[in-house]
Amino acid sequence: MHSQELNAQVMGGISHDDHKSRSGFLRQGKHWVGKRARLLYQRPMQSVLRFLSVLICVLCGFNQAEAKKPNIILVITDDQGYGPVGRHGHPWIRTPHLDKLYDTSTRFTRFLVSPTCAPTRSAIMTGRHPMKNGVTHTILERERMTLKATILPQVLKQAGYTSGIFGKWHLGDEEPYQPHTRGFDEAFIHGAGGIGQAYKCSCADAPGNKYFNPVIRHNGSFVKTQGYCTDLFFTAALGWIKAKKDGDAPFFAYITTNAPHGPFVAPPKNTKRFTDLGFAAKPAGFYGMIENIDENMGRLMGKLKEWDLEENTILIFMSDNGMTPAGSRPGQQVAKGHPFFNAGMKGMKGSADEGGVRVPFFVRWDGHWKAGRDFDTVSAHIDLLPTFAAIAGIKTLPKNQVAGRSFLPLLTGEKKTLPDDRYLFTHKARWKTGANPENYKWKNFAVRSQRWRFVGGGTAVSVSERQRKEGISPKDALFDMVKDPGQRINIIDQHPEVAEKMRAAFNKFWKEARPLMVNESAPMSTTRPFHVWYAEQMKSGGIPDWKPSSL
Ligand SMILES: [Ca+2]
Repeated sequence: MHSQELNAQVMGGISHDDHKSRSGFLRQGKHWVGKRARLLYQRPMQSVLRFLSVLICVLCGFNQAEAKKPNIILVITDDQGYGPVGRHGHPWIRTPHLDKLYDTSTRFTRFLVSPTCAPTRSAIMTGRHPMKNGVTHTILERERMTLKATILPQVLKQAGYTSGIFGKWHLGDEEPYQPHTRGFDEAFIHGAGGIGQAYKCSCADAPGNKYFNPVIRHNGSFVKTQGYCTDLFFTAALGWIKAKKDGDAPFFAYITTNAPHGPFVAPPKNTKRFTDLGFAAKPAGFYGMIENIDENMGRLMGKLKEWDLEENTILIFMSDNGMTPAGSRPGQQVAKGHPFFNAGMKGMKGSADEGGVRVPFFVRWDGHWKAGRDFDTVSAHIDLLPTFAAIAGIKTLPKNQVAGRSFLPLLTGEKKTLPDDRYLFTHKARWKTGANPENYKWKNFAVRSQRWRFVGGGTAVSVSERQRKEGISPKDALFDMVKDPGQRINIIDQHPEVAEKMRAAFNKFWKEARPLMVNESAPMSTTRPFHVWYAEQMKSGGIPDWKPSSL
């Protein structure tokens, strides 16, 4: 039996092929057990027990030898959001490879993350809300993910996984926070939240870095690369995958492009078609970066096929927050004859509205999970850790940490939906350093259930005098996301009890989260570690050239 088929059985996979091989296995097993049982019928109990123990050992040995877990590749893009994907109805972007992945994947059509970068990344790593990781900003020491958390590569290690990150980390640039000290066996990353960034604190990339030929921190020391950032991150990931693909350990490859985050710089071959069409530099760069990502997705999928990895590798594509405006505005044309498109949603990056937090989520495991399905079950970044753990057969999750739930039963077909019994909380945070978070509690937050979105602050919706007397903030709003996905009609008057329940749930969440916001009073670093390490390395031998593996 193929090892992946056995995995699928262990995990309750029910694809057609699995059914065939499982019934074949059982047929053989029954026949064998039946024959042995007849021979054993009149023997003493001792022999029966011995036989059973041998049978158990044989089956266990078989399991151990064959049950290599599936590899997992998670590709996450930066600030792309939901709209700019061909299959999502975008009128003019060209994403043929993402479209192919879409066609061959299960899609989660209501997959929600946080409104900005570091918060989402911390939720993926821990399975809980960013605020509970101490992440309340993207800079100023408040992007640092608490060292008390047990994170995804450490969890996967329990099942023997080796893990690699390629691109943007953005959860702390000081050494104890770096991915190679937190469970990643391979780390090929830039610093801060983007290539070349530097803030008045620890959050900074290598000095002078640009999107072309950046200096990259590779397992704790710098290397000089040649090429465009996104191409480099995919090349590094592919080289690592090639080296790991035939090993005993399953791999987790976390490909985290800094594109299409600003500054909006794409290779000229990708911007040309847009500038020729009359696009300004910013949108030409942004959409060019996305089409470049698409080319790299094509390269990745091509290699998975070439290396015969499709049937033992799960491939996921998503983005880290809502789409960035990139020099254009909803309701206006991006360029003549090229309308702005973000799937009719309200809000963009940084907003607690649906458009700020909804992203593409395509997941594929060839030969195991059905392709071409859509699930509208509201799912989120906090669900990835428990889902990956379930895929890996890991039963014990980090204690008092994980708030998400596994959606593996949807993927295997075991369930058609998951219970509508939880709220997801969004808070933009990003208050000023040293401010009292309590003063920002009721601003720029939202609560989501399967049907409703309750949005506090940040919206321009005013309320009635009656509501004001009831203490409802002038800006609170409630939307029926099934009937009104674009959040056009505030129906808080019709359903005050729904809004109050969600408000109370948020209040409870905040009380739990507040003591865990561990970076609020942290002193700001007076040095930028990436700059310090860079200077040290320049003094002691310099920055060697990085040599990509031949693929
Ligand atoms: Ca982002």
